[in-house]
Amino acid sequence: MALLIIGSQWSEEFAAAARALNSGLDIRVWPETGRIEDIRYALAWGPPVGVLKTFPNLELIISVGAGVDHLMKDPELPDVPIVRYVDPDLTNRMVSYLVLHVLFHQRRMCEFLELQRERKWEFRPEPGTHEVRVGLMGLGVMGEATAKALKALGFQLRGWSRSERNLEGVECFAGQGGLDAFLSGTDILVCTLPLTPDTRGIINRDLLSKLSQHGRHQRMPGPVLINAGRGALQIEADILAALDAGELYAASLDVFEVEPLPASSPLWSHPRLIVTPHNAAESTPEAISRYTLRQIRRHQAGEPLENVVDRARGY
Ligand code: NDP
Ligand code: OXD
Repeated sequence: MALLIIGSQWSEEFAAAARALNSGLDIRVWPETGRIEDIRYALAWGPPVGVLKTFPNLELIISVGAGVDHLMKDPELPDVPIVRYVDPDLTNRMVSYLVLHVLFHQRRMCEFLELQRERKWEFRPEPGTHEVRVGLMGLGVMGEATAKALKALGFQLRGWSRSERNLEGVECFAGQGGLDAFLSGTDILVCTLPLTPDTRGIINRDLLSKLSQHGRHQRMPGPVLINAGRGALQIEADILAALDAGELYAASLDVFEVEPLPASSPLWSHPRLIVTPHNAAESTPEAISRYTLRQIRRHQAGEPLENVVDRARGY
């Protein structure tokens, strides 16, 4: 019985961490598969399309990430359960990333960094957290944990999800029917949506134009976008156009249409745009290997798997 680690640039590190747990499992790293009949489990991140179906005894796929679009793009993905990665370590990393960027823009830091470069000492009024409405696009594991952290800082919160949700202290909206009302009361839009056929390209000029401009009168210079979901959720040319037109005040992007972001991209140099290299929440070797071995043990013991992906929904 073997676990195959496939696709991630950190596969060797994951294998070393998994071996250190002394589970007795035979751990292999693609493309050194050995006998393909031995492979029962795969820990995968963007495996080459069509490869997973070549393992005749595969019983379980574990996603290196919380998102599973990197697996769903394989039209020949074997019909075995897929478990996505959900772990307090990953969630805490995402929450700290999102809180950092919400605070950064609420405190107008793009402007202060620009002033510093110009050696200018200049006061700018800032809104209090209680004056800023953060809209969480995606109210799953990441969205809900971020809501709790932002609530503690005093922000006003609203959220949008596919199905109706009821979260204390969060004004909740759902589905296409709730989207415009959600956007119209949002000053800082924080996206942790998964990439599915329904969400591809959702962050476009039309959506950005529906964000609240009302905040301007409360010392927010304009709406802000923070996207740590997936790059294909956004139309980058639309984000730049909205920034240049003043429809958006600032943005932080962790994910991009093409990754790594090409050196030629104008996103790198926009003064109101923060670029990070898809590092909002990293799957560390220790945490992902512990999680993987726990799922395999559950599977072997006939216990229910955790965080099983619903293939029909795509996340
Ligand atoms: P969850 O599955 O727990 O949450 C997804 C949320 O999105 C749910 O609230 C869901 O609604 C909502 N949603 C899905 N489709 C739609 C839709 N069509 N319309 C409205 N709402 C929708 O995922 P996580 O919170 O764990 O992770 C979210 C994403 O974050 C991942 O898929 C991944 O892409 C990204 N991510 C990025 C990382 C990074 O480093 N940048 C790290 C980790 C994750 P409902 O509640 O009704 O199901
Ligand atoms: C994830 C990611 O989906 O790191 O977990 O992007």
